[in-house]
Amino acid sequence: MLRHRPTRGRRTAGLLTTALVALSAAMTAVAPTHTAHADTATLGELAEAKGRYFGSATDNPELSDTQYTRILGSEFGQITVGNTMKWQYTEPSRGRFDYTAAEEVVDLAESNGQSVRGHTLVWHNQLPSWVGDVPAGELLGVMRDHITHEVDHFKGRLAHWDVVNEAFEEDGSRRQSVFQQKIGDSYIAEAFKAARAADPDVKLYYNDYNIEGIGPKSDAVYEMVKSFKAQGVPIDGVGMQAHLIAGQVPASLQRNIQRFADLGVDVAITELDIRMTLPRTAAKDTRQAADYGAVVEACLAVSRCVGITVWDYTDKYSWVPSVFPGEGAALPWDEHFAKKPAYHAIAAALGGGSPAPGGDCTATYRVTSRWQGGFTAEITVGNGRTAPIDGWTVTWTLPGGQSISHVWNGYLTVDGQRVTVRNAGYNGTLGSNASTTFGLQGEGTAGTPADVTCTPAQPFGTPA
Ligand code: 9MR
Repeated sequence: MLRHRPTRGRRTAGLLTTALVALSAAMTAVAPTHTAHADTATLGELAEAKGRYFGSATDNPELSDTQYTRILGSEFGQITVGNTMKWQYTEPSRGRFDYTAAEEVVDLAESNGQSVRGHTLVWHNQLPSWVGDVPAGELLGVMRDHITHEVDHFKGRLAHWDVVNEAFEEDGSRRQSVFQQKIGDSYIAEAFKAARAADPDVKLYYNDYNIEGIGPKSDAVYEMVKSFKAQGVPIDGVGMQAHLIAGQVPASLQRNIQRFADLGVDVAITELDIRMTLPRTAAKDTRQAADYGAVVEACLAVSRCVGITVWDYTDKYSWVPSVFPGEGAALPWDEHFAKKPAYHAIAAALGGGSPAPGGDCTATYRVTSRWQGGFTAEITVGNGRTAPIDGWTVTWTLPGGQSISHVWNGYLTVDGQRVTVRNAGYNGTLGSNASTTFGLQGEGTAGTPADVTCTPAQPFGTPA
């Protein structure tokens, strides 16, 4: 059973005991501040209200995880097929096409009413080895056949296609892929023409990483798009992947999006994640949250920036740690499906409730120990804005079967499954980028709640 009683900070146990009854009464009288839409609207809905989409990539192995698919199906308006539309899966041997795995993802997205980005038709990676053995004189035909077959197969079911992926080096030169070497510079334009011939309606994109800021690589893509537009090569958009590092969002992001838009193409943020050096800390979460907010704001500032896709949404299934050892925690949900400060920053940037006056409060829930029938958790409360916070309220919904037996460094009330913890007298004031923690002991199975939310509030004892 849940215990409907406030508990107390360890450090002030004796002092606070006598105040518990009065506290309980005061807390029911002071309603917590709500950030109206952020609590209720999904990222997909918030983006849609701005005329954009907010989506997630996904991959087939994850689809058996029901906790995962529940959020995937409800929070996002768009899905990118993370792996199984790549050549290795769809044409594993010459002329033998297999869309079984890709269709599993498309079917799921359709059943959830989500639009789908196809990813990707022509890429040097995840390319079956037989393609490398095709004689130079035949490769253009092989590439066209592959594009024609796959685009035709999914005709009418996809909103966007990443036609060519990652064709440039950092210095702006062409990557020496098998297509570049055997077909030459023209292969990209030929790929777009073949895709358009197969489906006149799907939006055709060039997609790459490290083209978010202005520099030699994005300059090269810019020149290519410009020449395509001049020559009538059918390109509709540029995908900026945005595999970013916390603290390093390019200052020129918005200007760069704008200059592509000014060429007459759409822009999408196609593979957003913002990694940090592990372990996570409240300060790094705060930095990352601000970065996510900045990316969303940059996109919203340009009318032709049509949407944003995160490269999966939970750290449980991020590609980052396996490729960048010691780095990770790059996504808006943690590995236990708890929303991170980044989530709230995205929601706020999409117009989902404004941060309350006095600051933007973040809460990160971490299970610190577990045993048969019980657990402890530590919740870090941070202030991500420049103005100080004068008191905070953290709320969440208790996962089924859990109850809370004790909270320290905060005041607990429980109403049904709804948990509210307010600051103690000594830890409510948080300066810019400061953080504090409170802890709890719980009964039941340790599981991280999915909706831990912090709102700045008046300090306890201040008239509402
Ligand atoms: O997320 C994908 C991962 O599962 C694959 O192992 C990897 C193979 O290179 O590709 C990942 O997705 C990439 C995407 O297709 C293109 N941009 C970079 C992405 C992350 O590597």
